Amino acid sequence: MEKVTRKWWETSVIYQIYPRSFYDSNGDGIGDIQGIIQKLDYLEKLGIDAVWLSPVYKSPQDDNGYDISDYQDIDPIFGSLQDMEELIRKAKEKNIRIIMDLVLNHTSDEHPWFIEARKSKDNPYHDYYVWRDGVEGEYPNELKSAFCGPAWEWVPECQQYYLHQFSVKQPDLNWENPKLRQEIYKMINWWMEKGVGGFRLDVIDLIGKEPDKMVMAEGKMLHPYLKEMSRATFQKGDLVTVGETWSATPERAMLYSNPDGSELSMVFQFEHMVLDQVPGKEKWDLRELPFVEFKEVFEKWQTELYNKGWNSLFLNNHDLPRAVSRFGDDGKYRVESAKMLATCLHGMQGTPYIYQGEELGMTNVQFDIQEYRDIELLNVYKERIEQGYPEEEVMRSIYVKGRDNARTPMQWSEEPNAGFTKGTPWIRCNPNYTMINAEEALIDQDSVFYYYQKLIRLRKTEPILTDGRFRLLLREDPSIFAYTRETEKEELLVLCNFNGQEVSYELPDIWKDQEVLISNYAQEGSFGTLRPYEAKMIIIRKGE
Ligand code: TEU
Ligand code: CA
Repeated sequence: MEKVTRKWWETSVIYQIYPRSFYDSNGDGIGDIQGIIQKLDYLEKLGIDAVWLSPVYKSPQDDNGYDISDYQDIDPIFGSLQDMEELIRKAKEKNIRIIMDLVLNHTSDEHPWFIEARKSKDNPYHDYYVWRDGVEGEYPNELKSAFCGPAWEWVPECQQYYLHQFSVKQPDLNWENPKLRQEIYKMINWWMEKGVGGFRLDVIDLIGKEPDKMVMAEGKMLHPYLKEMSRATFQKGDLVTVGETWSATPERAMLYSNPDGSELSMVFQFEHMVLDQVPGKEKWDLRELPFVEFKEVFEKWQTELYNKGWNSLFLNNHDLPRAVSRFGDDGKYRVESAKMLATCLHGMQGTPYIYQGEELGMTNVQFDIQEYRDIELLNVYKERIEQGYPEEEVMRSIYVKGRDNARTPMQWSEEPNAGFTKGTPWIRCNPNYTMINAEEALIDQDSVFYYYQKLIRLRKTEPILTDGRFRLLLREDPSIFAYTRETEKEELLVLCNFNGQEVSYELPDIWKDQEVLISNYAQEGSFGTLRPYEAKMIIIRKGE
């Protein structure tokens, strides 16, 4: 087979920073860009190749920055454009690329475009957004916001409603307007000239929306727009681009991540993230994870995109609960299960993403409702209490699935406020920071941190992790996620026990006494059994 020349992001590991919660350098209780600069040594030690920054642009912070009021300036709470340029420069000195988060489906209602657009129907900016007349005094249609309530908001000056799929302060942009699209492309090129290494594209599957047909994701113009944008911007650089696409299927992902580079590098798909909820209901309607289905979703994406596209690999982000609490054990076996989950994910083909604190085994949190900050969570609490749900049921859903689980401050040390701020943090720290923090992790050779460091190194030294064909084993096993990766030269076995009990398995003896690349238990166990949350990678080197 001819040697595949890999793009830099196909052998990379990307770290996501939620700046507001990462490190506060000036004591105002909010993380900032200078704080990230001060932690570049930590990121370099971990060994990651790029950092995806959640938005730091000017914003009223209604949705913590995913409501942008100026794409080409930095919000003062995070710093200045000079700070951003310093971060890009200093990260590059450490061979770390900076990936910006582009929110192109909507802006803030405080963006100058919208301030103009809402003045009147014939304002030149009116058509930058999606407006509809009411129907007999009612909303244009039944579309709902992801943050509760209708997706339409009335503006008396225009005698029309505007569309907002998220908060009322996040009006949807009208991508049918070519002038709007050209303004977006000009802005992207402006960031590319600043030397960014790529972009994450927020809910990018929504930009082709057809609201009159109630079609929001995967509208018919979506891929034409992506191709036009890619030609006008991304293809001019050696960038990584990752689209957030909750609606993606492997078939669609072959378009998004076509190796010809016509659209994006890859997408975040969420099929493995909607299994532990009642089918057809919301993430708040909890159910136990159907484990065999969980494995088969990964199998589908690994096999269907093989040589036809590229996978992102993630179990955490700023919108999702902490993986060790959701899929592992954040109590007795927190360290083992955090390492097991990392082994399971990093053994696959694709680009792995590490969300800040995941490398420490940070966990979910349980606060009183008034200590939460996320608009989505607070809106759902209000709506479900009004609908008569018992409060303890609503709180349970928030404990398990609330986005603030991922947004409590990064835990740097056992100092007050986890060493995150000298001030009062914008959201309370998880009280377990006294035992789960970076300082502890860096002095403990067996920490989750050093396990991630080793996994990241393996991705550089073991081509099979990038190239190997995926095959699921032990399909029906209710506890073990086992798969192989295979190339002409090697075969890798990844074994992960997702259970707090010792379990046994039957696999061919060829795997006995072979080289163990990594394991989350210090002492090698016996072939055929796995200890609680035990994980390992075993490799057979077939020679030339
Ligand atoms: O998220 C898209 C999105 O749909 C999620 O908010 C999802 O609905 C929710 O988390 C599921 O529980 C992106 C950003 O990642 C998110 O932070 C923003 O709030 C949202 O878009 C609007 O920009
Ligand atoms: Ca600050």
